[in-house]
Amino acid sequence: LELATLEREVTSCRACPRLVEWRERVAREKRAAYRDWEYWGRPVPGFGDPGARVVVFGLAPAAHGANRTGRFFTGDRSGDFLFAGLHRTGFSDKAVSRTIEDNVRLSGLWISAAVRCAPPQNKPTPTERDACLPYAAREIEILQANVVVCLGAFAWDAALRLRNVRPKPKFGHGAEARAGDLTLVGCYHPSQQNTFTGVLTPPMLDAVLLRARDLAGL
Ligand code: DU
Ligand code: SF4
Repeated sequence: LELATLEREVTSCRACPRLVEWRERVAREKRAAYRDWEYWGRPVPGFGDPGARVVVFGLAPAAHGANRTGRFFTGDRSGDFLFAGLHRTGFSDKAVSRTIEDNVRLSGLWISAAVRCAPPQNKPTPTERDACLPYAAREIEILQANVVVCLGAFAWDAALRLRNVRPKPKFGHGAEARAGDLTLVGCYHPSQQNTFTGVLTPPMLDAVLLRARDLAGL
């Protein structure tokens, strides 16, 4: 119920003028390959198992991924890479996530991001990050999550801000940090930039996901 309230608030948010303009423009102009799609073009809500203790925390919706489909890591290459790993490690019942109609079920896991609207160049400003973080704070509180897998340095930094951790522990793949009641686990972002170059491999992703499972006592 509280998650449903949060979802309603998130999906109607217009707090960041630059991102509202961008998410809606991308949804109007579309990418040629998706010209028959009705893009979501709105803030993307978190999703998954309401009983989750582990949160996978991304950066922001991809312009033609979550901003098109309405669900994080759904409909783009990053999502293909992530969901394959979630399936191998038992967090997802399906290995691909391409549309919200596929009824992917997560167990023990929730997926969200530091920023909920697609930003130009995948780069939210510090003001936009700070405007959106309270949604993550509430989400984590409602879920009573205690493990946050941070995909990339931006998500890591944002998660540290949730608990005002200073000095800031350094981000790295497999890095762990205490942030109050939360344990943060760093994971390189599954963007093509990392996965095509071998910076992030499937075994590296699985190791972090299994570590998160362990930390959560699953
Ligand atoms: O219809 P529902 O069971 O309330 O699920 C809504 C939504 O949450 C759907 O996208 C599946 C997802 N979900 C999940 O991934 N894992 C769960 O354990 C429960 C729901
Ligand atoms: Fe609202 Fe977050 Fe989107 Fe900004 S990024 S408009 S705070 S949902």
